[in-house]
Amino acid sequence: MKEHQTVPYSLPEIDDSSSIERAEALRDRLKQRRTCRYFSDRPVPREVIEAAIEAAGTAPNGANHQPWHFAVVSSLDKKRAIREAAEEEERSFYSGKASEEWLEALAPLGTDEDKPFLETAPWLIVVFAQRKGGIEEDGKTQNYYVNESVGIACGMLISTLHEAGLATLTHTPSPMGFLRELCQRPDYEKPLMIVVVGHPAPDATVPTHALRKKPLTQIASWL
Ligand code: IYR
Repeated sequence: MKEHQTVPYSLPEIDDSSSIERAEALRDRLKQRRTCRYFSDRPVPREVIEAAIEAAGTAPNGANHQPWHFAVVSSLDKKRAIREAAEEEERSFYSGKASEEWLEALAPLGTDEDKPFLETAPWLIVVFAQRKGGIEEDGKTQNYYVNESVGIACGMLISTLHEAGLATLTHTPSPMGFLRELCQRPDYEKPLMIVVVGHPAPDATVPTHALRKKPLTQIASWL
């Protein structure tokens, strides 16, 4: 290693059987997560959102530049503006822009251009990826592995919200440049996704298709 400043690092001691138990317990809780498209308007405390974003902000990332910004939207006016702009993009997606193959892949999910959840859910977290800026967010310094970094942060955000007993939906209207303007973010930031957060509606359902998970034997190989 090249000379650099360090501090000691250790984790609390854990035996193998507790390690297995804890990994399996978290796996089982994460297995309960579903992408939910039907939200109730029941409020969610801001503290939950703050903690989840702080959790996301601990994600491993390129050169520790932490190339993310979370624009948190709760006002009805702003949510409505986002819904209207997203639905406009989605209308052209579903009525011509998307390929037949893509629409066929989406058919088992039942999605369409109507996005009422953007208005009903109490919180929308609009996630931005900072192409430039460094830790100081100077808008100039190059950032690295931006999509990877922000993708991992989103995973941690969603996992924390799930652990808090909340439903989430990762929504990616395409294109989503309109979010930069609506959230007043600079040019060097790219909107990556909207994480919709709230309680599921009492009559919420999820598509059966979503229950089909690839088994370990398919998703892992051991060398
Ligand atoms: N953005 C569209 C389409 C969509 C695309 C994929 I890939 C999905 O997994 C779900 C939806 C929409 O939100 O309807």
